[in-house]
Amino acid sequence: MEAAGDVEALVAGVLAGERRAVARAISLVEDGRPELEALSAGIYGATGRATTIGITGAPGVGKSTLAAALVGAARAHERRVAVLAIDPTSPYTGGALLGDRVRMQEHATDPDVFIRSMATRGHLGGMALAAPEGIRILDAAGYELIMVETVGVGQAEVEVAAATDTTLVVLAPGLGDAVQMAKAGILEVADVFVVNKADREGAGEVARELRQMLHLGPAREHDPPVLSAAATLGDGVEELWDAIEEHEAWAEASGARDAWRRARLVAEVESLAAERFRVAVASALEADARLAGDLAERRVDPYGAAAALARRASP
Ligand SMILES: Nc1nc2c(ncn2[C@@H]2O[C@H](COP(=O)(O)OP(=O)(O)OP(=O)(O)O)[C@@H](O)[C@H]2O)c(=O)[nH]1
Ligand SMILES: [Mg+2]
Repeated sequence: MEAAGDVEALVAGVLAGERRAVARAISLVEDGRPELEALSAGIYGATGRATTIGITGAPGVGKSTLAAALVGAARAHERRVAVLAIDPTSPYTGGALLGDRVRMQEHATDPDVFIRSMATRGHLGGMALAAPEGIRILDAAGYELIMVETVGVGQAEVEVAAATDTTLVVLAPGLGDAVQMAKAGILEVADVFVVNKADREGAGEVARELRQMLHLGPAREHDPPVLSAAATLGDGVEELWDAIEEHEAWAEASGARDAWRRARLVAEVESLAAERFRVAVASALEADARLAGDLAERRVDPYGAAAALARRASP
């Protein structure tokens, strides 16, 4: 447990963009520490400035390699950039994070690049609730572009990726097809599709299949482009950068971005509050030694018991 003064110092460090403070703050999020409340209150006023990009897709499609290439593009545009890899299972740091280590090593000593994985060991809301606070820490620390990489195409990954302003969905030949993507609900959250590993056979087929699926789906406010890239060769990265910028510009000008941000914040607060309530219910339940017997002996019915429990758990 950190003292209140420590959290204050941590907040100051994050706001000053100090790497160590940023790293410690992200650890607080991972562990779901009680100091998170003070941290959140301290940094929130300095957030909302960064451009956020989610990168999702099946394992091995080249998300990290693309992220590394986009870090290069961001630096060429003189933007401070951070990559947060959301991994519920295997915590890793720095160079080991990205598939293409050589590429990442160029950035390892760049003070304007921050790369880190975030596991969700103790955060009660899991990664869907940990990620937005992780993003805000980086935002408050002055990173102008924040990329969030998720592993896999489950519901939680889709939610995390969708918690950004621009979501890239990456595909590659032989690794998960468009039908699987559609089932995972991932086609709807994509703002830009990237068919990576264009140097491999079958990339054209993946793109064709994807376009067909998109054509069958509902009309969109802003149709997501389908780009091709070979991240290891750097091919298609400039076009991808342009597509991201184009999407951002549209989202900002149309007012869609502000609407999404507001909706996401309200949804996050609802989830955080619901999570607190769930914990309160669980502990009220634990404290109630008689409940099981009362139910079994028909002294109380399940609905009545639930209502009473909810009342006891309310603040
Ligand atoms: N041929 C080819 N290989 C690529 C390309 N992009 C990435 N790879 C290789 O594909 C492998 C996986 O790349 P990663 O960037 O780690 O993929 P990822 O999607 O981040 O993987 P996970 O994080 O494990 O889900 C690595 O060996 C990369 O070098 C590409 O454009 N062409
Ligand atoms: Mg990766």
